[in-house]
Amino acid sequence: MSYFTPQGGLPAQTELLTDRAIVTEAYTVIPKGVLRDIVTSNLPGFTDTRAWIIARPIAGFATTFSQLIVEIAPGGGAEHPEQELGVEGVVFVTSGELTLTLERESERHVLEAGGYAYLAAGERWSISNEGAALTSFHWIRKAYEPLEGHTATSFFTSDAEVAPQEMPGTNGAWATTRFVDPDDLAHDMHVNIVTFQPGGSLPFAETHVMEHGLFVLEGKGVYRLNDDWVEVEAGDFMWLRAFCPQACYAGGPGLFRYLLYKDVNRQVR
Ligand code: UGY
Ligand code: MN
Repeated sequence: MSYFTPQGGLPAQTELLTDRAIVTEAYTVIPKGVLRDIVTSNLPGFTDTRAWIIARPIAGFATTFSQLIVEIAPGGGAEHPEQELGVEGVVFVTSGELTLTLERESERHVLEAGGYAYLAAGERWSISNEGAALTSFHWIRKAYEPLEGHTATSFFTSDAEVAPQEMPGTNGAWATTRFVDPDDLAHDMHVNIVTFQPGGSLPFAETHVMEHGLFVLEGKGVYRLNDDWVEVEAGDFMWLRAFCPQACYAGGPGLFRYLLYKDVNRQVR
């Protein structure tokens, strides 16, 4: 599997400004071309690290999550990356090697490209790059909504360890890699990987209360977002507000894959 990782830098002065960024009331598209040096943030508590913050709760948009692409140089990291006790997170590594340690355990978890960690709210964990190259990963954060009688626990897995499940009636053209059991009410967010074979489609305009963050890991496709059809490719990020109609076709010649955030399993207040 390959996973798009931003390379930073700046476009040459001779290049045309051909970017495809879109911001509407129903959705935002942040194309890979804007993942440049000049739009990075430093993160408090981290060393030798920079981040692209591609989604965060914004007043009026009522968003439920934040999503960061984080890049850590060798030797860098953070003792307490998550400073908010009530916030859960998912880490998905796209390149390099990332070491993650839970404070209550001695075991160190070394994640490589495709590695996945769920960090429960209240868990104390640290992160470091002990490899020789830059490491890059997505960090998706949500204020956890507890549910009596259910406990979400931290876990580590990877894309390679979880078999994609075919969507019913699609003959495998559309499949979802589910990292948590959809019936497990302890979880109030899903971060899954959706895979389309060339020509596969999401064949109706889904409209649902859940928000999405949708980062294209591999391939290309055309996505229906509200009233628009938008071409997207590896490295592009789509941020869909609640009820934004959505459908897609995978363009080929290879797989079209994306990391999908979705808030689930709670009544809306
Ligand atoms: O589960 C979902 O909401 C998913 N089918 N949506 C999407 O891929 N845009
Ligand atoms: Mn959806």
